[in-house]
Amino acid sequence: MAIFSNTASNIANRLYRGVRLIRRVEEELARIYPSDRIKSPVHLSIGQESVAVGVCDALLPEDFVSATYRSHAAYIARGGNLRAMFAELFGKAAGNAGGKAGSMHLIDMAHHVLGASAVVGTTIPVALGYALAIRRRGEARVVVAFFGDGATEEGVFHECLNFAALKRLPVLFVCENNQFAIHQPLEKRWATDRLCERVETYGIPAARIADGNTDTIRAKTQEVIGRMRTGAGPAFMECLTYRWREHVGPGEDYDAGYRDRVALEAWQARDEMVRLGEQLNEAVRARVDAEIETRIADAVDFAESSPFPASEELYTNVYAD
Ligand SMILES: Cc1ncc(C[n+]2csc(CCOP(=O)(O)OP(=O)(O)O)c2C)c(N)n1
Repeated sequence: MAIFSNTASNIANRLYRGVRLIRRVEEELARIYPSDRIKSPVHLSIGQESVAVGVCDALLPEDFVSATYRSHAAYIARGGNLRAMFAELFGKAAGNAGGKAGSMHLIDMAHHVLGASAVVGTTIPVALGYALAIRRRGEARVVVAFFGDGATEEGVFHECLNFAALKRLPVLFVCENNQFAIHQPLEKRWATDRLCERVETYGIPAARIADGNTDTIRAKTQEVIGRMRTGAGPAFMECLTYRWREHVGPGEDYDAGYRDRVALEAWQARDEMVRLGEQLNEAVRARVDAEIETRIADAVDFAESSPFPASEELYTNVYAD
């Protein structure tokens, strides 16, 4: 069931629902993780939800998204199947990839979520390939490629920018700039933080959204995608955000020495889940929260009660079947 429908009248309700669902799913994953029932590493997007929600809310059902190993937010914002996601993380046969791929490789083609990948930067050219196919077929769809600031340091990112600009492909590049590549902060990796200026030299319009505001991200996405559907070519958005938890795993890592809690607290003070929630009346918010808890409990139950894949499955889909 898709959680978003662009025809639903109340945008605030929809955006809150999206951010809240992602937050609560990931908090639940973090809670379950130490029990070892989750069989894959998890890269959580807690704190970063507004980017996926703001962008995906501006899409039509037929549009595509590709994500990275930090894939839960985009997957959920796109309405990806929650039962299949939990089953995949639990290593169960009913998972998106039969329980063999885990959190870093979520896919849901029914909701046009292209597969994610553990290898930094590699889902950008996959998105580009889809955009090329769309262009050749003369369709009005668009593709969104989500990636981190670290991925912009990969050669393939620059090759894709150039190719997309040259061929005027309908791809929206979205950098979720959480300011760290694992433990390395931006200021130790970039001499300037003018990423948008760098991208513009390829002939691609670029916008920076610095405050993580879901409405701003949604409005900007709508604007650039509207142009893209009529052949304007690619666009780039850099959305500043902050990862509240460790790079990989369910915990915090503020004792690791590469950052302190001051920046975290600044981002927490303008938590989008709280801000969006305050726009709803209390009864509506309580109903949304309750629905979300029911959906998560259902997905966890489904994953727990589902069987593991048969051992013969080890040999299937290893190459191509
Ligand atoms: C090609 C490649 N190089 C290195 C790695 C190791 N690695 C895993 S995550 C990561 C950091 C990526 O940071 P970023 O793109 O900013 O994404 P974030 O984790 O912050 O969401 C690195 C270097 C990898 N998986 N793939």
